[in-house]
Amino acid sequence: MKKLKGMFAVAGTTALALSLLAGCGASNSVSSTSKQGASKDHKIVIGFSQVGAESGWRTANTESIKSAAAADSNIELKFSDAQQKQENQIKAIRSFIAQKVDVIAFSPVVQTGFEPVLKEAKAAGIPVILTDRSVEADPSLYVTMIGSDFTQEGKKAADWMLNNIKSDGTVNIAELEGTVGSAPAVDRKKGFDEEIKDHQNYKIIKSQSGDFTRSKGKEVMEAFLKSDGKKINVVFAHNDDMALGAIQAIEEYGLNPGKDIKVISMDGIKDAFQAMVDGKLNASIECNPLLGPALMETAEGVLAGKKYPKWIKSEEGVFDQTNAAKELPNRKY
Ligand code: GZL
Repeated sequence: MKKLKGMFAVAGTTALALSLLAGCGASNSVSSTSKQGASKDHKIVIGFSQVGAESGWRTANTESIKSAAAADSNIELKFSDAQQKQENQIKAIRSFIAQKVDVIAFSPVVQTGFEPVLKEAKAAGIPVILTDRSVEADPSLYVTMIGSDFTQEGKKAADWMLNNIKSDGTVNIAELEGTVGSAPAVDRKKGFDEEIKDHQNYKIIKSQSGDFTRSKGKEVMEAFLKSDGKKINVVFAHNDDMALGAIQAIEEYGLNPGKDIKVISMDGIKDAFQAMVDGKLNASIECNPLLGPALMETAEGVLAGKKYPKWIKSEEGVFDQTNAAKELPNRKY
């Protein structure tokens, strides 16, 4: 049995050191009817419900989970793609319960509406692990959440802007928000807004969801440019895919992205690094998707009766045009 400590995965130079957060809420032991651990004739069966395939980050996250399961002979993975629909996630979780899987894991597409099905999983004695995104639900209904601090990511984006885009006049910001109601969209916005509130000359003049996709990000940015193209100084995108769509829209509008309009985004996918090298993207706040190894180790630990804090947090970096070229060859996603 592998030990749950130390590094779980390394992405480029940014170690995904899933440091167990001390003292973050009561640990949550596995329910009284603990599921069976792995043995020579019983693999651990994990049912995983994925948000969808909306972005480069999500593709990398799915790949990490599937390859980590494939590399672990103790584990059988049942994988479901919800195509960004909550009802599909709820259906998948109910199916996993009916199949009596040993562990259920999922990345909740939105924060609310999962409590009833989580209660069904608990009643069935199946432990639940959240990856990537959190839910608004009784914390006793899940063991832990393995993922990033989105509020911190929003703060990092604002800090980069405040330190690198200075003006005596007003700095007008157009914001491309993630999926409405999702933890990353809610918390990245919260962190960014909180950080700029004492800087009156930085103003968000447009804010709309691009649903984390490249196509929708381009579409929303086209509308922003049509109404306020001459006023926008900065684009703050909640993920790289929407930023890359916005960059295309800015070029088609006849301006130079990264120069005439600065662009700040999040995730740190390879295409974003290339855009920074090309001078079209100014910064990307890393949000590491390589959660597969940590999920597999946590699932095995849960079934072995280990206790966990409510949040196993990823550690991540900030990248811009000063370090993108050096880091690009190291990127694993
Ligand atoms: C963040 C993740 C977000 C990414 C997007 O952990 O939930 O969802 O930022 C993805 O690229 O669509």
